[in-house]
Amino acid sequence: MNTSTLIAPPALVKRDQQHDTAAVQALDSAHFIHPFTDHGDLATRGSRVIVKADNIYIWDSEGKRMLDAMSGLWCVNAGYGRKELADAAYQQMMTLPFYNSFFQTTNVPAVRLAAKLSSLAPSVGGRSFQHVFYSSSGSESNDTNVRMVRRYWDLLGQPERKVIISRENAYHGSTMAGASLGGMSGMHAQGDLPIPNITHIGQPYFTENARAGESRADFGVRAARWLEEKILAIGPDKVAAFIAEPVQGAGGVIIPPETYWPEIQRIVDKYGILLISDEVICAFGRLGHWFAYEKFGYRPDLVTFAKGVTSGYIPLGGVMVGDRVAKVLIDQGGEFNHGYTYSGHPVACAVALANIELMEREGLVERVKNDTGPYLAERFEELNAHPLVGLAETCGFVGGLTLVKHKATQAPFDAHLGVGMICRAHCFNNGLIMRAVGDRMIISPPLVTTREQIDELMGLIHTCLDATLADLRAQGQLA
Ligand code: PXG
Repeated sequence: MNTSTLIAPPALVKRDQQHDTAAVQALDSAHFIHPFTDHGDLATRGSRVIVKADNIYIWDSEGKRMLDAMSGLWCVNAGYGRKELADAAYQQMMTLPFYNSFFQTTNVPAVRLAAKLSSLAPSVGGRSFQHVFYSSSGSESNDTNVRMVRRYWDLLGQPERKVIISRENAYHGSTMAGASLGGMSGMHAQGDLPIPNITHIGQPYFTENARAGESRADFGVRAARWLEEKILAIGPDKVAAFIAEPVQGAGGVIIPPETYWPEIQRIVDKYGILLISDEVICAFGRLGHWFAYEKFGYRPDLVTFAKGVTSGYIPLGGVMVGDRVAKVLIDQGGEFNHGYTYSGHPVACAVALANIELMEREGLVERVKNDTGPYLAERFEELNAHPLVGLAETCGFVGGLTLVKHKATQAPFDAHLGVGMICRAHCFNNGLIMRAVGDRMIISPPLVTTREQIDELMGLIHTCLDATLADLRAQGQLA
């Protein structure tokens, strides 16, 4: 028997609201296996304990305040401490905390939210989104996509259309289907992934994949044509769908050239394959639009969402089902043998409605599009003058900068130096949450971030880049 469970846990929060960091860390490493974490390593270092948050700041158990330029994990779009969202959850929990939506049953928040989401998803080229399928996360939503896409082609009498094409370095979640759709080789290596009939093409990452002298525009078209080459190699009558993030998030904020999406649209139209836009990060104002396909002007058939729909206050995800797919499922479908206990969870849907209402009231999407997004772009691009920065770029309220060894040639550092991790450590020490993906530093700030706070953020980034530069010079890695 594990005796530790019989012992009362130590008091983790003392009377004066001070936290016993060491006690939390000990209990953490004894019992909590964290996602995407080397548990053995964590046990020797101890976790950072986050205890509270407000607006765009978080505090750890030692009282240190940090500017959270990652919105938690790309999700706290409305910022922390929004009473409206807590009130919505409380009211709904007291009225109807749960009921399922199987067996011809529904609930009011789920219905209201589905109608609201349908009204927010713009029609493009005569295609609209009138239906929503709910889940509790981005991963589950992409599992739904795989099931729904295959069901669609089965119903149309083309069951041989099974292959879903995705991209290398994409992130579509961590379930078996989500990780298979994703293009992360480290994830594929654990668990015999991808599952059958999922394959990948290259990503539209100009810095890494363009040829010498190739323009951004030419590269965008060439990268999109990798899709056509793959379709032809597989056989067009075997391809079911193409899935992609509008801007790759977890892969390092990879912003495609402007020519990329129009060429992708031409190709999916030519071969009649379904287009899935995975907007788990990019929707709900992140790129200055409720849905990101509008920004790039393409016409998806299915749109994955999660994270920002509730600003991360409570788990909710789903798929916006476009008319083309919905019509077949509804008119010809019969029962679709798929769903989750928490599909259409009333509390999650009530919080999402309150979140959308708050975002509309404060004009957050327009603010990012017309005011703070352009201001962030202007300030972030100033980082291009820093000796360590190869390319700093933003799209709406996501940004990425590459740390390079030689500015003129864009030559990267040796990977073993872990320059991104050195920079990230300086960020933590200086009170800034900025992510490192290899040597690319990325941000995704809450949409409530003001111009003054963008100035504060830029000051912190400069401090951390300077500290990283000083370290590398001291190590003799730079002249
Ligand atoms: N699609 C996309 C585009 C995502 O960014 C998922 C699906 C999966 O969502 P869930 O809710 O199942 O986690 C995501 C999630 C990172 C990081 O390191 C990014 C995500 C999740 C965890 C870590 O940037 N994105």
